[in-house]
Amino acid sequence: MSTNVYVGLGSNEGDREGRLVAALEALSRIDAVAVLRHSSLFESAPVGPSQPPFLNAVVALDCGLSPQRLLTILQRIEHDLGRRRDGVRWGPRPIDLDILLWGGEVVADANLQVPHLELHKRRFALEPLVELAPDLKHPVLGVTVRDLLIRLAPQDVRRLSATQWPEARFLEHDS
Ligand code: A4P
Ligand code: MG
Repeated sequence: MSTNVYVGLGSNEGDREGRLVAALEALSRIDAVAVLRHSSLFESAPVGPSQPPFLNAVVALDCGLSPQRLLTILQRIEHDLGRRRDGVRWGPRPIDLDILLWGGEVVADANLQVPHLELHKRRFALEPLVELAPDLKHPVLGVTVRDLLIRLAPQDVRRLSATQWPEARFLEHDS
């Protein structure tokens, strides 16, 4: 059985766009996972502690793995792309991969919560997600991601013209 999974990508250290492209390629190489679509690239002011601006994007996956298995693989990709956990929560990072939504399911494990607990507060995650799938319903809050975005206070998030990131593909399928 496979599930539509949405993964948020973020980078605010080093070659940000290059890291996002490398992460997209790594995601497309995972067995039992297909990258269905990806959003445009967005630049955003940091949410939380003061740090350099982020590049963010979201990808839609068709995923035949369990949530825990995908998390392990995402953490390995983060490590391979230079991420080191130094104990600073929300510190600058070359790459961050977060599972935002797992179909209509709720995951409440000690090390994994889906929907991502901050999703509904974050324009940098919702803007690209709404590009991909505006009618997706947040399984806990019961409203679409488009409505979550409309309710959100303004935050500094803007679409960026990419140099390496492939042109967004979000109109081919509608799921
Ligand atoms: N974890 C729990 N749920 C999930 C999930 N749904 N997806 C656990 C991925 N991981 C999940 O994450 C800490 C732990 O979260 C993991 O061990 C995993 O078991 P981490 O990536 O090691 O640390 P972190 O990213 O520093 O902490 P956290 O709380 O995940 O931060 P976020 O939510 O990733 O936020 N501002 C802008 N503009 N753009 C950004 O991308 N990102 C952050 C980081 C802050 N501000 C930002 C951005
Ligand atoms: Mg994270």
